[in-house]
Amino acid sequence: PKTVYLKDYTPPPFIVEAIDLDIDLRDDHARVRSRLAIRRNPNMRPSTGPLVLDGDELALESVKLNGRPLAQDEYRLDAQRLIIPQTPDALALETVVRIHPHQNTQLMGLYASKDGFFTQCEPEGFRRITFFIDRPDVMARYTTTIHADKARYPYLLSNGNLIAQGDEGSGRHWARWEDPFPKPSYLFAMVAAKLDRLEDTFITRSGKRARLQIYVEPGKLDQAGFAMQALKKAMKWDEDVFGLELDLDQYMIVAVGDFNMGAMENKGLNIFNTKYVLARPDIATDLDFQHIDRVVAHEYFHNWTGNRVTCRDWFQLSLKEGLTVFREQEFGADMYSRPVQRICEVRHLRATQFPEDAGPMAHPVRPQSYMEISNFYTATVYEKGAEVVRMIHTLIGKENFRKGMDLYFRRHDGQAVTCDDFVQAMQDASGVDLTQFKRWYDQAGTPVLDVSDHYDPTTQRYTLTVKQSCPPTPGQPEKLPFHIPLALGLLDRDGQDIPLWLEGDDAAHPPAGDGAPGSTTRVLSVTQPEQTFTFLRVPAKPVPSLLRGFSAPVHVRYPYSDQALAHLMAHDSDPFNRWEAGQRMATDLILKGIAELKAGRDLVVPESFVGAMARLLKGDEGYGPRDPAFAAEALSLPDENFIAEQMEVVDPDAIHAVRTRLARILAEHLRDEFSHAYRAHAVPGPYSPDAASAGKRALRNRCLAYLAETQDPQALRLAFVQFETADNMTDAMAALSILTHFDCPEREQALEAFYARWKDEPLVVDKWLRVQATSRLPDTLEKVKRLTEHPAFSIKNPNKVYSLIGAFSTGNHVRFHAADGAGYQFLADQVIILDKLNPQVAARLARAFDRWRKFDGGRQAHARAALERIRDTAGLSKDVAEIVTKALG
Ligand code: BAL
Ligand code: ZN
Repeated sequence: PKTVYLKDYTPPPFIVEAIDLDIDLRDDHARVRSRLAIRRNPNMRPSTGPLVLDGDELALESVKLNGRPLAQDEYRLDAQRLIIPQTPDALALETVVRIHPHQNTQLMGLYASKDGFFTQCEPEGFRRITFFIDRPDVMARYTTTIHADKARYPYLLSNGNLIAQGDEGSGRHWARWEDPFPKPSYLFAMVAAKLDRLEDTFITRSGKRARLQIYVEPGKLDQAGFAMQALKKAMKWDEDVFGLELDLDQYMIVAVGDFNMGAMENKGLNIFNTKYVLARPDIATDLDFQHIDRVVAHEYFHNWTGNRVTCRDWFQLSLKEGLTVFREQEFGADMYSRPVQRICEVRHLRATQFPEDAGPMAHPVRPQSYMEISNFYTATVYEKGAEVVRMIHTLIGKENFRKGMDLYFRRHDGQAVTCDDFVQAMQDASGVDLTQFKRWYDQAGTPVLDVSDHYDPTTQRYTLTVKQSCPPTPGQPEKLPFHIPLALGLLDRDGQDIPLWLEGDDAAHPPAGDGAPGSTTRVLSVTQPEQTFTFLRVPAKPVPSLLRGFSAPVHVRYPYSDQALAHLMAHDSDPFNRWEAGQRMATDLILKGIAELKAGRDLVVPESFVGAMARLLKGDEGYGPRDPAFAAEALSLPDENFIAEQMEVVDPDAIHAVRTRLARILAEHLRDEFSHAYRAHAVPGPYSPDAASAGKRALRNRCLAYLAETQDPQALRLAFVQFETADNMTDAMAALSILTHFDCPEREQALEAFYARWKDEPLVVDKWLRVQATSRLPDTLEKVKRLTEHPAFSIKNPNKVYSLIGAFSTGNHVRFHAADGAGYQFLADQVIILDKLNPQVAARLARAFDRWRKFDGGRQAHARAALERIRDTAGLSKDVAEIVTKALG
């Protein structure tokens, strides 16, 4: 496949000012007529080049220029383009094409699903609907007319406002929509479907009444209420925090079960995966509710960060995604527990983005090249991109950040811009120089901070030496130093924070970000390869609490003793670092245990660790906040994937054995405490997904999971009783997923009962597939293979694929990486089958091979053979080709 480079960007030679689309939906095809008002880009004069329009799988029926049909020798057509060599500077171009939505298994462009027709255009789907200059810096005004059978597709929707509608005989009807805002083609959407509608209103802060509508599959209105509340919360929050108001009279969300991504922010007509809309206590877990809150907010926030100000080109994707994820994170922190949200975000970043940054697909937040842009909707662009925005927030401070956002919109509203434009607004609004900081956008890899310290009791000076480095990544062997905000505190021996006075502090000009002289958390700007920071008036050798709140997406190496970690776990005023200290302890313990195992010795768990866990469970003073949600996180052992990343050569069997052994030892030592906490955190009354109740359930279910680790039949019985009696999906699912790890009679009984009860709820069936795919039992792969034949599974449905094949290959470390290579062979088979149907989803699955070089020779050989087999498959998509060639490269 051809590589596209950022350095080759040039503005479009032509721009489209308006598009009038007419989409006629028929049983076996759709006919799309488009009238484009085009002119040469005035900024590109003199320009004489041809007019080139993108098109993919379009059957061209006719083309007219300024009303005159073009003869065949007046244009050229190839598989991806319509080229018109001779055009005036301003023209009207009319094309008519035929497309086949029912055969569109890629789910890009216009496609058919169970209840009707839906679209997905980001990043390059619009060219699968009509010929267009399909790039985000071409922004046009859209008028869209849809025709369809009235009984089968009663709702005809598109972006903007409904301006006309009517019947047209033979049981058909039509509707015309007009979007007042010029937009890039990736934000186009239309729906023609039979759906149920939930309606509400929101009065914006300037007093405008906005109509809110959520469309769902018929019969599912009782599952749409939570998403509507989420939307209203998000609207209010964006007004309060960023002063941003809805700019439309009508805002629609449509849920569809066949969808590649989570959701899509099309202007005024969001299209969502049902997973992020539908919820009811008996079918959705606490986490599902939380995800709905966040995804609804995310898509709503895009209306400003993405839609009003969009990306100049796809290399700038993080301009909208990193910023919108950051906004979504802040919304989550305000709606739920801020520390627990942060812990979950960092856990996710480390599980997905850190390995990506260390593997063959490593790329900067602003990639410099791609073969297939769909492959770059990554954890780096999204989650690391959000960390980059968060670092700006930390460095310039909250108030300056808000000023920066205001300036960004004042300068760029209605434009397609770059990440540099965003940083410039932040710099100009704050007066903080972000020149060096911008390297975060262009250098890949996770930086490492090696920290050492020295305390001099005679002068009471405490010196920290910070060395930064960044490993090489593909195409970037050497890195320049980053500008890293290192938030830290120092704890005295009682666990109290010490006021921080830095040598060189300038009281008259305190830093713009968090932490003025004398405060107990300071943000150090690490900008050099090696730098020292000296703290004054430190009465005794402190314990440093480094990278508070995870102030930068880096690895910190500091030789903590077990006592120091226990001290931080008990006393750190920064809850994130209290959690982090426990994770460090557990990780060290497991890594040591792996070495012991290889030497034939059993794991030794120090009393300090068991004691710390016991105090967490009891909510002892110092181990607070007495927040069950926090305790649940702190009691969770690091994931197997995470431990793997800490090893030179990954040994999945040893990781699994030692981690499981540690859980069992803890369970046996603390059986009474777990039992007690399980009983003490029962949540009375009717189910509510609020943060406090969800936190109690999380802790309780964590306790249940530990109790099951003892493999005491009574504990498994307890899980089964919870499964049978739960009045909500959170508790039922927690019990079921515990049972699936053990070869006990309750396991099959529960799985059967669950399927029998929920086989008609697709999102619940996804859960059923996922728990089986992530079971630690040795025959899991065989079960997964059988499930691919089960009526519950469909390879055409992305949610099913992610739940079964995706969950097995990314969420079942020990079974996917089996030494005999069977997991790799299975994944290769599935990628090859899926590539013919949906290359985007196939490519996402193939990413599970990314870390293959970290394993032993035997596993590497199996992985290489699997990757080569995919690579050598005839007719491979460029999506999958990019992933496997980079993995093998
Ligand atoms: N723009 C694609 C889906 C999302 O990030 O919101
Ligand atoms: Zn987004």
